[in-house]
This record gives sequence, C-alpha cells and structure tokens, in this order.
Amino acid sequence: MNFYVLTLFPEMIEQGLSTSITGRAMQKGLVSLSAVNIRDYAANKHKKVDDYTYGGGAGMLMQAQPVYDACMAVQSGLEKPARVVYMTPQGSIFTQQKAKELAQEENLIILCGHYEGIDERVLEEVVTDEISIGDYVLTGGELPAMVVIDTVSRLIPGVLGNGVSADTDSFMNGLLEYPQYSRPEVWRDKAVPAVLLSGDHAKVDQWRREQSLKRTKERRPDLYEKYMEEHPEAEKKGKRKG
Ligand code: 9D3
Repeated sequence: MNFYVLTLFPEMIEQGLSTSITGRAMQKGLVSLSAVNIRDYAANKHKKVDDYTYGGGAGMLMQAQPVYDACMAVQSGLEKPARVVYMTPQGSIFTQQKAKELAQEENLIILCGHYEGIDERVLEEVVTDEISIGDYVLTGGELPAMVVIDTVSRLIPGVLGNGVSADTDSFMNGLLEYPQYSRPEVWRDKAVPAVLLSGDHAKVDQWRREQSLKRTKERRPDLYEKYMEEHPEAEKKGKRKG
C-alpha cells in the first residue's frame, strides 16, 4: 500500500513513522510512504501558502492553489484516482472499521491542514473522505495522519510479525484486553494470578474471558452494552457463593 501525505511538515511524518513496526513495513516494501511538501507547489516566488480569511476572523488559511497542485501531482502519477482523506476536526471519528475499509486501497492520499484550515473550494474539488481522530484540539493534521497510517499499516498482510494476527477478528473482538503478566512470578510482593501458572489452558482461557468482560463493563460500558447485544450467550453465569 502506498501512502502519500500532503503536508507543510513532511519531516514530521517521515520521522514519526520511520521506526518500529511501520518503519519495518516500509523496509520490507509492504508499505511505502511519500511525504509531499505542499510548499513546493506554491506558485509565488516567496513560497507563501497561506493568507487571511475573507470575512475576517483570527488566523491564516492554507490557500487552494498549492494544495490543489500538490494533490494533482500525486494523482497524475497513479493509474486510477486515489481516495483523498482530509484530516480535520470536522470529519467522522476514525474507527477500526474505517481503517479496515482504507486498508483495501492500493494508494491513499492524506491531506493535512495547518493554521486554521484550508480554503473550502479546493476541499470540494479533491477530498473524498474527512476524518477526525477524536474530540480534542490539535495544532494540525500531521499527528492524525500518522495515527491513520499506523492503524491501516498493521492491517496489511505481513506487517505484523509471523503468527501475530491483526486480532480484530479474534474472540476478544469488541472487548478490552485481559491483564497480562511476565517474569518474575512475584514482584514487589505482587504474585501473578495462580490460574496462569496452573497449566490448565481451558481455565486460563476462561479466566481471561472473565477478565475481559469485567474490565469492559467497568471501563467501557458503551462497548460492553454493544458486545452483549451482539453476543447474548456471553452473559456471565452468576458465580454463586457458598
Ligand atoms: C477556528 C477554530 N479552530 C480552532 C478550534 C479550528 C481548528 C482548526 C484546525 C482546530 C484545530 C485544527 C488542527 N487540527 C487538525 O487539523 C485535526 C484534528 C484535531 O485537532 N483533532 C482531532 N482530529 C483532527 S484531524 C485534524
């Protein structure tokens, strides 16, 4: 899969994704990343890409022309037009479902705004999808773009290590992860739960499942309700005392 990121801060994108699993995916050739500097497409000799907003108000806006030309330069190198995802606080909230959908694409263009945003006219011309990563205010679309690329990349076959599944279809799907432990068996007087040392795999599975349900109910009641609606058989058999 090929990602093309249109941004005023290409080095931020490159550096942010060059290490760890995404970096390895690029080295392996499973994913490519091209960070395109929108400033390179400024038509004026001062390389200016922003201006004041008509109608007044604070802050500067990214102008239509350099954004359009940068986007077209990428599109014209592709066999068929790619989807253009605009990272914006006004977009739909990014979900695992949306990541799965985007992972089916061969090429993806991601547009990052900065300043107060981008001239609406170019957005109307080039953008196919608008995504927000959540209800909080960032300084630009670069971190959100990295979030999308990271999430989509790990769904591409071969990106995760051998035998590690992207786990979105495992039985834990829709539930929070159970707690995990490694050596030593006792740390600062805290022992690893005995069931995990029992060697009884059925019991371990059952314990993990209970822990997942308990955590999800406590921490994400929204997810718990949804899970129970979809898996009515999962309702915990009341553990009777005495
Ligand atoms: C005029 C009002 N501005 C401040 C409230 C709007 C505004 C424009 C641009 C606020 C933040 C930004 C920069 N953020 C993004 O580009 C962004 C973002 C975010 O801030 N939160 C969650 N997801 C995203 S995706 C892109």
